[in-house]
Amino acid sequence: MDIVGKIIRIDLDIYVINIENSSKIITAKARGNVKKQGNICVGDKVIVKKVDLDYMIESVIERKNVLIRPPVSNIDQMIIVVSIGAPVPDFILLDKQITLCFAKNIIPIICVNKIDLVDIDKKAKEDLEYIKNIYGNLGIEIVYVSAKEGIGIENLRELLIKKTSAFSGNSGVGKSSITKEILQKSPERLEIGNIGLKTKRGKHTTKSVNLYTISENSYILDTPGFSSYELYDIDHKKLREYYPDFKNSKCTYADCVHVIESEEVCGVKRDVLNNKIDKGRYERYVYIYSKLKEKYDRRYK
Ligand SMILES: Nc1nc2c(ncn2[C@@H]2O[C@H](COP(=O)(O)OP(=O)(O)OP(=O)(O)O)[C@@H](O)[C@H]2O)c(=O)[nH]1
Ligand SMILES: [Mg+2]
Ligand SMILES: [Zn+2]
Repeated sequence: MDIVGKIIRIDLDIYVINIENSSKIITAKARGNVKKQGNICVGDKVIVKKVDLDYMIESVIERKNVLIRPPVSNIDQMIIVVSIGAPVPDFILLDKQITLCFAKNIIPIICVNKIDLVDIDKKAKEDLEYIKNIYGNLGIEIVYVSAKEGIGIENLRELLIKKTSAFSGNSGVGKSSITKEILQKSPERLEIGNIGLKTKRGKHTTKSVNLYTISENSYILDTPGFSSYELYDIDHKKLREYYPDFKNSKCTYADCVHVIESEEVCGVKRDVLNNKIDKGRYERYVYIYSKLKEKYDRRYK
């Protein structure tokens, strides 16, 4: 009988799999031809058969998406954590993360952490309002939490049900503190302990990513790993497609990238001047565009 499951950890050639719609965990090996088709990665949905006493991965179900850093597939949503104080929000990083989500078919959710600082810090309040206005208007869901005070954690936890979610954000925003709270408040979470963990010369060799099962078919990725990354797999000419705020602007040329042309012909530039598009969002777009173009121009050098 075929079993469908999700890979939650890989340790050398042992795959730790959470069987779909259950709290059962098995370890399996993979057939040579399956391994050959491309690396199997954490997040993959696989079909497993029992052969004698062992489980064997027969095939990998087509992926919805795959990320390279860290290597993980089938991410449904990215919880982009920003903190409104120590460290202050990095809006370039935020925009890059949102772009990556749109490019990879991942739902972005902004998680504003450290809201306990709002009443004592004026800048924190301003940043909070900015995020609410600008990103809320893009249709992005925003949750407000304080890992320190345990505020909003339950709201966030509800958004994770029946999804595979990754946390991202720069160092110090509170990713570990939040995931710790989430795990603590998830009584159904599965403990995988040392299952599958192979040791080499007595040392744990696992450096790979792990998915935590917080409840049936609900997973969170343990590694942040997405800190100050470079955008990959994104064509500078396509960057504009990942900006819903530019969708209603009317440019004279259909292929306008909103950087080179003047406001006479570029509707986006006009809308920035008319305050229909946030100036900060636009300026960061130009910056990210120029970095992607630089990378493109350098590619054969
Ligand atoms: N005031 C306040 N501080 C918090 C809150 N959440 C986390 N912190 C503090 O922020 C610091 C960083 O938190 P971490 O959870 O380690 O942040 P991280 O995002 O995992 O950081 P990296 O692992 O370096 O990427 C710690 O000193 C936490 O105590 C919060 O809600 N309010
Ligand atoms: Mg951390
Ligand atoms: Zn334009």
